[in-house]
Amino acid sequence: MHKFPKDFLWGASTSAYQIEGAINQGGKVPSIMDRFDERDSYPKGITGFKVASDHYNKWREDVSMMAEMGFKSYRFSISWPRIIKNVKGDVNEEGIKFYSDLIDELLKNNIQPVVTMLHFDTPDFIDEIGGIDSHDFGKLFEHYAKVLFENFGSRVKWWLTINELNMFAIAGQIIGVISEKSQATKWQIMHNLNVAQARAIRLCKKMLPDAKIGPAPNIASVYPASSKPEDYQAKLNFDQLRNWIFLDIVCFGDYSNWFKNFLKSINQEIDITAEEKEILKDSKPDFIAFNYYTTMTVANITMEEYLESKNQPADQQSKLVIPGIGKSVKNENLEKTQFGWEIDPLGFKNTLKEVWDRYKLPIMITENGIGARDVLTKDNKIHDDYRIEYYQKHISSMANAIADGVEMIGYMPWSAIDLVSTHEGISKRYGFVYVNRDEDDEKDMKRYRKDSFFWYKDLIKNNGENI
Ligand code: BGP
Repeated sequence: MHKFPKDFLWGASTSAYQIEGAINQGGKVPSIMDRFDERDSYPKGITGFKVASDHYNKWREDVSMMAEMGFKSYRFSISWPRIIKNVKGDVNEEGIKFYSDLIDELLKNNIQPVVTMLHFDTPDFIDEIGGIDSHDFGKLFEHYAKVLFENFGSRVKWWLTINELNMFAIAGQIIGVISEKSQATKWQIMHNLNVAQARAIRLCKKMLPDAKIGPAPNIASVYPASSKPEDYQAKLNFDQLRNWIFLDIVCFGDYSNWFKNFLKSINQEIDITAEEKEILKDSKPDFIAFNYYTTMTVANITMEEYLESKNQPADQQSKLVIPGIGKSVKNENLEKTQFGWEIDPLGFKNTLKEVWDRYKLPIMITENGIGARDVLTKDNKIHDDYRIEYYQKHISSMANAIADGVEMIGYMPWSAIDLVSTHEGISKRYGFVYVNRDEDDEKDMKRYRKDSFFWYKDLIKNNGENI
């Protein structure tokens, strides 16, 4: 029988800009995601984030559905531009009240809030200090963190710093998180985010000694495309550039020699101040959270292939190319979702084991799930058996990782209810709850329970033992 810990945090995830909507309500100031759909790079014919799932106005109903499923935890992000009004750091009390009420409602329903401090939606006012390109970015983030800890610290035990910090660096343009004005290299941006993250961790330890805080990157085991030594080398290098450099810095407090040499070889060394070195050394996380969707398969790449691939669209999971390092290729052994993401449950177990072996810190899964074109039937049902199958296999795999000795805190797949995908609209649905709207028609936003809702409810009731 599979055994999950007694107090295992079963739940699900969302992020503020993808679910809340209400971008001009409640004193919120503009964020980089508000206008993402107006950029040339945003795909045509799909909705942006202005209304999303209207969670800002329907949050009580949404929480009641989470409670009905028996959630033990709910991972959501706080929108920085809802909390802080300007570069001086003035606080928006309406924003504080919104999240304060949400947290109270969750606790009332015995749901532990798991709070992501930043999930892609940086406020526009950061441009006044030079945006993420600037060393001062971390100072603004630390001030915001202080406001969060002061206002919510007595009620929130679980904190996550920056969602998918590695995707800012690797797929930043695709997911819209990097300003068009940005001039810095992706590695400098990564470093500035690392410092911001370290500042938040350090402050959390000081202000909230009983809280737990961790990073939340997107991590995936990497396979070589063949047994050619060159492909294996590409695999090792991708392991570094996609996964380990982002966890090594927060867990070990320094960049590896391999990474420093890599940056030297491409003339993109990071500018690190003496103060930043100290901050990075002094900020160990309590646990590792990560998002897992699928694994990655990579091959060696020639310069000609790199030049040819330059204009290909890529995203968090597919078609990544890193010059001099390798390119991701199709894995012929895996099935794909309707949106082309490979499905690899066994890879989930192996990824968990790799992360555990390398860092020996308890693990929380903060995203995992399948994006699909769900269909609402005439009698208002959603028969998402493919989602149930996806979860069934991934949760079994997680149970096997636990049986192999991996210490786990919780599982919060993506997503609690339907929301707008990073760059593929509302038609790419992930939720246990269907939100009745489509790309160009906001309809009535009514919530409907999918088949997976009932399946997950039963699983939680049995603490995963019936998997
Ligand atoms: C992760 C993000 C989420 C979410 C998820 C699904 O990278 O943290 O915000 O969107 O991927 O991705 P997508 O919406 O592109 O399908």
